[in-house]
Amino acid sequence: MDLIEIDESEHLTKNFTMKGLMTKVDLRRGKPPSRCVSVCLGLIFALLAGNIGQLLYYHMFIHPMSADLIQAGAAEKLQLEDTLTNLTENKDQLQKSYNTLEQEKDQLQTNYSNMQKSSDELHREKHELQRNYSSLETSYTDLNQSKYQLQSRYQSLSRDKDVLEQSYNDLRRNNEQLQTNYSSLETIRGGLTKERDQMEQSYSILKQEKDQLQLNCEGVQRNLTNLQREKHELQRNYSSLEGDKDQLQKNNNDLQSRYNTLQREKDQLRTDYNSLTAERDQLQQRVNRLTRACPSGWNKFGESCFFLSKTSRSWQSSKNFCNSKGGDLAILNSRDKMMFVKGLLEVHVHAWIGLTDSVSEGTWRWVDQTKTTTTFWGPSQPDNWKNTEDCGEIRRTGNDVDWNDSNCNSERFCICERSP
Ligand SMILES: [Ca+2]
Ligand SMILES: [Ca+2]
Repeated sequence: MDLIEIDESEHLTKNFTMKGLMTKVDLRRGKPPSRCVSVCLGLIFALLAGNIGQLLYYHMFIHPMSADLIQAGAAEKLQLEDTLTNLTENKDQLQKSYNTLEQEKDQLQTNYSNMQKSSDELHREKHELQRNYSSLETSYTDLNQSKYQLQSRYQSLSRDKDVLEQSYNDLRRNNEQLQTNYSSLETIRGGLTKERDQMEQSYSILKQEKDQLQLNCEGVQRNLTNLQREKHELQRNYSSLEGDKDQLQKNNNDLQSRYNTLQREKDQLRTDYNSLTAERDQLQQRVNRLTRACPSGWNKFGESCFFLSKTSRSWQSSKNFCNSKGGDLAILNSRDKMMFVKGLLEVHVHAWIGLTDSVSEGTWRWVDQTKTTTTFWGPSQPDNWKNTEDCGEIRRTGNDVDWNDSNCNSERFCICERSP
């Protein structure tokens, strides 16, 4: 309700404009509250004027005849006029107050506009601060992470620091040692300086020698170039020879293999040759023995000549006797020989043969040390009777002939055998 128009034209021709019934929101819209007071006062003033008019009309026109009432009315009118005067004064007072309030309102309006600007400014600052706050929160998170990383790095650096401190202490000790060594070296340096001077002199001499050697070296270099050329040539020849050598080695291996085979064949042939030669010699000897005649008094059988002694001797004496005649006691290792010798013996004659177990009892060997294979022992022989019989004899018993062991000291005829 921005504007209220009250029609009181019967009593007052003045219009009152009612402005300023304002709330807190109205204040913001530029309608000061002082107007409400002003309007209210104007309204009350108009109502009082209307009542006064009505009272005057009633007493003047409706009851003109009542003088008392007129006097009373006139007095009341004066009283009302005083009241109106007072109200007018009050209204002026209120108008002044209203004007003062208007000024205050304008001042407040100005303050409000300033505050509005400040508020907008503060809003902008708030948004700015919020943005800054978000940025700061992000930065805070980043800083926290950085803090943890820095803490980790700090711990690592602390450990490194301890190690470095230890190294620093070691270095300090080394430094002190080096200082000591440096002092010693300073002393040595003095001596070395003298030596250096001497060496410089020597260096000059050596430099001259070096120049001479340089000249020699150039000559050697030329020789070396020639030698290298020759070396390359020799290397080529060497490679060629290496190939030849490999081929020769291969040929040599083949030849060696063939040589080994031939060597084995040669050895086998040699063995065979020796065997055949021995066999041939034996055959030749056998042929000789078969073709040659026996000495006088000897009896030939096969390749041997046999002789029956005419005198009795011990076994050993009989052996000696046969040896003296170029033979030995007979070796009768075949039935043919036994049968032939049987023909030389008369019945019941015993004769020593080349058989004995005197070396080892029970082991009978011929005089050529061969063991007996074919044997012709008589019944129950050899019996080593009384542990005294170590020599072999042949005995003819009727139409038969056999062996017996007998005491070597017994005297017997003997059968000698020799080659023709
Ligand atoms: Ca015996
Ligand atoms: Ca016997």
